[in-house]
Amino acid sequence: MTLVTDVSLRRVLDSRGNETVEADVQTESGGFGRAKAPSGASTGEYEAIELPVSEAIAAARETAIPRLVGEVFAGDQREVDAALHAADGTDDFSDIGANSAVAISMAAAKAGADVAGLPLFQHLGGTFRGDTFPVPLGNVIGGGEHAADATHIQEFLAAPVGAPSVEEAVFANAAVHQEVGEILEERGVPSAKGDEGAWAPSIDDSEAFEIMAEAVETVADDVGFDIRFGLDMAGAELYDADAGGYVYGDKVRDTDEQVDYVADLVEEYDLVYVEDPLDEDDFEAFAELTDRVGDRTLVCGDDLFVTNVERLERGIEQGAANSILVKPNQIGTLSDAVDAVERAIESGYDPVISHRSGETEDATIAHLAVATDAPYIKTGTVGGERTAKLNELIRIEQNA
Ligand code: 2PG
Ligand code: MG
Repeated sequence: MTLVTDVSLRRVLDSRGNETVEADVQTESGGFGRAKAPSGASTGEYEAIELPVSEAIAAARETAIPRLVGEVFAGDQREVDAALHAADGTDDFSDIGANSAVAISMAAAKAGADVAGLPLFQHLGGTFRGDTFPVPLGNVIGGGEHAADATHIQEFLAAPVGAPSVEEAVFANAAVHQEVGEILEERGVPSAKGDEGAWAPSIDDSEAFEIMAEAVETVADDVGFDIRFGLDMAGAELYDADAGGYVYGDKVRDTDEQVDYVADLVEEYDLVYVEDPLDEDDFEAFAELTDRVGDRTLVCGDDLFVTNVERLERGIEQGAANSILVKPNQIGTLSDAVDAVERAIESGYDPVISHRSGETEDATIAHLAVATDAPYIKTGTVGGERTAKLNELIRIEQNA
């Protein structure tokens, strides 16, 4: 184990052209780690707090770095993350910023891996088993908060559930993305791309379902394995209490209608995955939907759980879901994210390790997914900040 000897923080660009925090961690024996914080657009109300970058950097320099340098061992992730919590002193990282915290936490993990001479996933306690790799959920059509004037549903996600390898799964998602592009062209629908590289055409949700169904079927026939699809509905963004429910343009669905709508979609399109189908405060409606379709599909809580074990406990008690989205920056440290994954697995919930809509070339989540043997990773399909993770998964699979 070697002591942290330096932590430096700087402002760098993210994929949306916004600023974010990059952390470098150095150790006594020459170990080095560098990581960057991602950033959400459809952020949950109960997430750890992302501060403006200059404030987050100043606060972390003042309170966190003195608790790390010369004080903690880079290889002891729990100790590093405890020091970050102690420096912050709040329960939501509102003092040093979850953006500073997560960048330091992940950079320390990489420094620890460097010192140990191990790939990060192995340093975090994992092995690549090959038979149970994380299946990438790939966003291929999207709108909501990620693109103006596109679908109401935030993400339509290809899910290559029958892929024999990570590599084939990654290329299957890319092929679905290409196929959707061709179908849009044939239909004469012009389309830009949204924040995560998904097509963001100005079509209604029902047309997006048709196109997804056609695209996954075509590509599945080509590649010879099963590809299904799923959704991130980002229900908290659709929900407007004053409007009386979930707002889809001119149409508003009340909570019962929303539950029926999602259950029908699961049935009609054989959806493998439905993330945030309901509002982030509505554990009861989540439980009702899970009761109806949880045997057939993953009902995943993102804004509902915000990678927070306490909120997950409440979900487990109420039967609110059967899956949790895990985003390290929603909770602020890798240790907290791993706690959420472990608690999920113990209670039969499938963890899905996830990117944010604002990303960087940082590939830590690819390692986290392998380290925790998570069954799924959601990290886009195309675009450099997305392929950084997907290509890292391919390299991990090949032990490269
Ligand atoms: C989500 C994410 C990532 P954002 O809602 O799951 O796709 O979006 O980072 O904007 O919260
Ligand atoms: Mg989501």
